[in-house]
Amino acid sequence: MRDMNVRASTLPGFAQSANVRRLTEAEKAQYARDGYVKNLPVFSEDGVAELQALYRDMAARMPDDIDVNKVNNWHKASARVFDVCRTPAILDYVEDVIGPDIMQWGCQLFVKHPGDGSVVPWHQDAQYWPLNPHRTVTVWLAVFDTDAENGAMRLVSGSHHEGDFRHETNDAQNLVLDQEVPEPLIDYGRVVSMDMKAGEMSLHDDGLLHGSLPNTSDRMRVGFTMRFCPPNVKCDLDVWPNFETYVARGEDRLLLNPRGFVPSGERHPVRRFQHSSEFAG
Ligand SMILES: O=C(O)CCC(=O)C(=O)O
Repeated sequence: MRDMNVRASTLPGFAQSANVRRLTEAEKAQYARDGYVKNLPVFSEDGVAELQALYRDMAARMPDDIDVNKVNNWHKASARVFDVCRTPAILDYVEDVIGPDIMQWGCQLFVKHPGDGSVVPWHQDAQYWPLNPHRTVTVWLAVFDTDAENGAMRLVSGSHHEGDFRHETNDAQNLVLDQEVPEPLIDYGRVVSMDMKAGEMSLHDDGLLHGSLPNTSDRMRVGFTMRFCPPNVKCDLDVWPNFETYVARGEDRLLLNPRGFVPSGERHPVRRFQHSSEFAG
């Protein structure tokens, strides 16, 4: 029977880099040990131009009173975003970390305009998410070059082995998230700046401490993130009633979570948690 949760790409797909590859054994070991890998090539120069055009189109769709950083699940709303999340090179890298059956449940932009002051406080994703086991991997795709000056993501290498860190509420306006791990708990000797060229991506473990500082440059900084997990990850729907998964590759033999409707048009999310049926038509 055809699976209505899966759609072969209807678009030609953005041009991939000539350097796409699989993770090396060293990178797989690094992911297990340090919780991340970075500078994985995905898109060519032409592909980057297409990605940047898509980002501008997504940003232009957002109503003025809604912060693009505070909405999620673009893959439920936009067919083009859905297809970008199925770029073969991206799924190859993800497969090398979580195996052949890949479910997608999230897709969010992290945008820093020059001088906007926005900060992502130190946090562990898994502490925000009612998902078990903690097996989600994040793809952070650089839409523009990113470095310390424009607020590249930073992470604490190996911190995913150290259990749950204490998070405190901080409602400051410039924070993209309202829970933060206090600064004194951060081991700055192990902080890595996730510098990348546009069209490259990183992978990080959901237990890893990470965050980012303001963009002090005159350049845009945009991370296009996608959240993928194996089918054995289950969501507590009492906490996230609109949680849905999509089979990005392979099969979902366990059916532990509701499955989303595949988008056919170009809509945009307006909240963090929306059901895919809201984007139909
Ligand atoms: O882009 C950033 O600064 C933070 C991204 C993030 O928190 C995430 O991908 O989980």
